[in-house]
Amino acid sequence: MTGDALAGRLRDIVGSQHVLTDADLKAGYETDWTGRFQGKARLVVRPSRTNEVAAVLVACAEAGVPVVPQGGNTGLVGGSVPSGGEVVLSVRRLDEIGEVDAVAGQVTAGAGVTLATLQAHARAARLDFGVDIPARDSATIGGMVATNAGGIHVMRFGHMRQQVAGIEAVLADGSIVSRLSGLQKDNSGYDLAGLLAGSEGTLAVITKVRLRLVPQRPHRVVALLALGDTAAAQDTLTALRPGLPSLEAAEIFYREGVELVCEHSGLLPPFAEPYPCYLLLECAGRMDPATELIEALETSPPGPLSASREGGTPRRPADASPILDTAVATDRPGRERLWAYRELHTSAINAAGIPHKLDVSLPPGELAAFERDVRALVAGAAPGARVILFGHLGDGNLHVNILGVPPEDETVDDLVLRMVAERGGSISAEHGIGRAKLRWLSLTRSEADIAAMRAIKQAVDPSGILNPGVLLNTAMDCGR
Ligand code: 2HG
Ligand code: ZN
Repeated sequence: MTGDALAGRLRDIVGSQHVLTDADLKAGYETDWTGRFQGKARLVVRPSRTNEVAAVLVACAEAGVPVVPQGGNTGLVGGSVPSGGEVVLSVRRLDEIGEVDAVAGQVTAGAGVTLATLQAHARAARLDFGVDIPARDSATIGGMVATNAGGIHVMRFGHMRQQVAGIEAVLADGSIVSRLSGLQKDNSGYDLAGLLAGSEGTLAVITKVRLRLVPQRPHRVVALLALGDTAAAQDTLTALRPGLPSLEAAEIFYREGVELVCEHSGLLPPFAEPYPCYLLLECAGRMDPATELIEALETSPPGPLSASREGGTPRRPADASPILDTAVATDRPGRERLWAYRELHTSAINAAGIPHKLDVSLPPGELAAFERDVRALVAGAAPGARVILFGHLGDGNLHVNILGVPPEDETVDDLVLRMVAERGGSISAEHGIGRAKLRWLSLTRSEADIAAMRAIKQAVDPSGILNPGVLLNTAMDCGR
């Protein structure tokens, strides 16, 4: 089938206005958020129903044309943009959302529903959704399940896979697998929903998801703590956690990130003087958690001395609090202001250049030393590069962003990911492997793991038309 014949067939399926071949119209689907990954799509097709997705996949399979499924295109590892010549299948028009099932505490959402829409829908029914990410206005549910997105509330509610009670998806041959009843107990075979969560569009196109909802927590308090270093932040969190059942976010960032955010957004700095490290805590509940948080901050034991871990001289008296300054907000504008220092990191970094993004997790005991050593490692390998670190301290997840290194030069990526693997971490905490980390998969997944993954891929997509070059690449993912 020629390119034009495929376009014609797809027009018959979805309507001609939903097959984009014009360069200007395709452009928004061809570059990822960072600007680092891009490629020309043969065309973009935008089905609005599951049976259209199935017909599109059959047509592409018959034409032998690979398909890149795409949601809100907020991914950060090049997993939802073409590398050249693929059909981009945008699920954004699959945006139906069902009534909230208050008895089950669940809702069925189309893959193209944005997280913000889902949150508003759940809140109107006095429930909420357990996962939240800064890209909530654009990120779609299908993409979030496909990448098993994590975000800022994982420490309380888990990541996307844990919110999924059922799934509908189209396999490469156009067959539809559908389990959307949301049964709480269903031990009747392989958990396809769990498998598709985190499969990055390589096994199926997710079309609908049955999602678990969580109780609404209308009362919130946010505290921004200034600290001397990562170890002090960890000690503080460890000391506070047992007394704070309402804690749902513990985010870490550093002086250079706050300075970049302020420069980019015009925000004033959070405190009169800058500090090396910041820990943002959010507590939420049905009752106001402000007293609980403030009491915990005043009375929690200081915890182990950070310096003692490294065998150095303690930098504070054993009974002194490591907290150097505190800002607390209970009203919405105040909370949003404190969150802005954290949430604006990604856009401030993007505004400063094309970053190398390494989303990694470490065992808790390794995190503080890693934060220090990774800065030294990058400084040695790429003098002049800027390292901006931030992330989800409660999950041991750091986002290592490096500016000032050409996009195609992967020397620092290699060094950093090897350091992560040596210290028992994961080369992808929550963003996935995509194209960005394909060549390093075997650093933290065994040969047997990769062989099993490849066997699954081969079984459900034998001609390899779904997102080739993402997550698994038979030529490159082993033997490093
Ligand atoms: C976040 O936590 C996202 O804000 C994006 O995971 C991280 O931009 C990044 O590196
Ligand atoms: Zn994150």
